[in-house]
Amino acid sequence: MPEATFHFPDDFRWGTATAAHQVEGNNTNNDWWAWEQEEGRIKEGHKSGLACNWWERAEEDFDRAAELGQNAHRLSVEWSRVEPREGYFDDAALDRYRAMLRALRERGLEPMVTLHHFTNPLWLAEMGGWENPRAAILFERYVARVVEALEEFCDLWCTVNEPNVLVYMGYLAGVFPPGKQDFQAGMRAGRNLMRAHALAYRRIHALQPHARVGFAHNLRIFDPANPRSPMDRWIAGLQDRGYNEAFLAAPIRGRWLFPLGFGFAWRLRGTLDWIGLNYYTRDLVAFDRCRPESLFGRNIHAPDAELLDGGYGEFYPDGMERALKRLSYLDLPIYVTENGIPDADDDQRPRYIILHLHRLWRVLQGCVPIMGYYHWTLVDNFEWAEGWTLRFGLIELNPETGERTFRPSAYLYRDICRANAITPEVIDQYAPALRPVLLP
Ligand code: IFM
Repeated sequence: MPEATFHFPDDFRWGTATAAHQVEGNNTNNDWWAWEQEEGRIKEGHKSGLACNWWERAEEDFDRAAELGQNAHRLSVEWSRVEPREGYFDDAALDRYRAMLRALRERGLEPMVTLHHFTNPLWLAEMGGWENPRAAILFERYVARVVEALEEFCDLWCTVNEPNVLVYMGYLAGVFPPGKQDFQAGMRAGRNLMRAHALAYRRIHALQPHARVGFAHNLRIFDPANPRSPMDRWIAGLQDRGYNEAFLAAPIRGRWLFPLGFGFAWRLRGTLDWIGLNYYTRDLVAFDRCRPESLFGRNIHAPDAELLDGGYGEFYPDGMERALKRLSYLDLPIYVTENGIPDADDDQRPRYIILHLHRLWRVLQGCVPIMGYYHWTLVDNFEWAEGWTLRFGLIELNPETGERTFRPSAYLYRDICRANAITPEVIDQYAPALRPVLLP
C-alpha cells in the first residue's frame, strides 16, 4: 500500500513573505530608521543599514525564490519612499516597485502587496502617527497612488500588517516606535489603523473592482496556564479578546470591542475579501494583578514545551490548526500570510515547517478555503527590535557582505512546493524523526 502523501489543492499558492524596511536597505526617511539611531532601542545596537539590499537587487532573490519552486511572494511598499513629504509622491519610487512586481510576474511569482508594514514616514510620525485621526485619510490617499501605479501587476492587496502587534509593541510594551506605554493612545492608534484599513478597502475597490483585499492578522493563541483556575481562564480570554478578537470584530461585524472601543463601527463592516493569518506561537496565561500593562496576565510557557530561539515562544504546531479553524467561521478565503521560526542553525525549522503545513493540510480536509501559505521569510532580514539576532530566513544572510547561503530548510520547502505535497520522501530526508508521528 502506498504511504500517505499530504496533497494540497492544485491552485495553492506557495510563497515567502517580506516587508520593505526589513529587506530594502537605506529606508532613511521613516520612524524606524530614526528609532534605530537611538541608543538602546535595538538589540546589540544593530541597524537595518543595507538590509538585504532589495532596493537595488531584489530581482536576485526573486530568482532564488523561483528556483526554490515558489509561485507567490508577499512584499510591502514603503510609504516613506512613495510619499517622502506630505502630499509629494515620488514617481521614481513607484517605478521601482513596478519593476519589482514585473520581475515577480516574469518569474511566475504572483505578488501580494502589503501597503503598511509597521513603518511610518517621518512626517506622519511628527504629526502624531496613528494617534492622529488624519492618518487614516492620508493613508487612503497614499494607497490610491500605489494602486494606480501597480494595478497592472497586482490585484491581491494586504492593507495593514498586524495592527495588533503595532499597537502592542508601539504603545503598550513601548519597544517599537513611538515607544509609548499609554493604553489610551494605543487604543486610539488601533482604531485609526482599522479605519485606515476600511478606507483603503473601499478605495482599492473603487479603483480596481476585481481586487482582493484583506489584512494580515497576527493570531496568537492564549491558553489558561491552569485550565481549572477561573482567574487564569478569564485573563486568557481577556488577552484573546484584546489581541485577537477586537481587531477582527471591527471589519467583520462592524463592532468596536473592548479594549479597542465600544459600540458600532458601521463603516468598517464588510471590508474583507479574505483574511490573512500570521501564526507563530502560543502563550499560557496566568492571572497576575501586578501587571496591568499586560491586562493582568503573566505569559509563560508550558513546562514541557520545546522553545524557539531568542525567547520567541513555544514550538506549537497545533496552534496553526486551531487558528485556521477559528478563522474558518468567518466564511472568508484564508491566506497564511506568515508563519516561520527564528532558527539560525536550522535545527528546528524542518520539523516546524512540516508540522505546521501538516496541520494546515488537516484543516483543508474540512473544505476550508485556504488559498496559500507564505513562509516568513526568504532571506534573513532585519528583525525590528531584535536586530539581526533572530534569523528567520530559508536563506542565511551575512549582513556585512551580503553573502547568501541556502539552509537545508530552503530545499525542504522547495521540495514541498514542487510536489505540491508533503511526501514521505520529504519527511524521511529532512525530518526523519517525524515518520512515526506522521506516517504511522
Ligand atoms: O519579522 C516579523 C514581521 O515583520 C511581522 N510578523 C512577525 C515577523 C517575525 O517576528
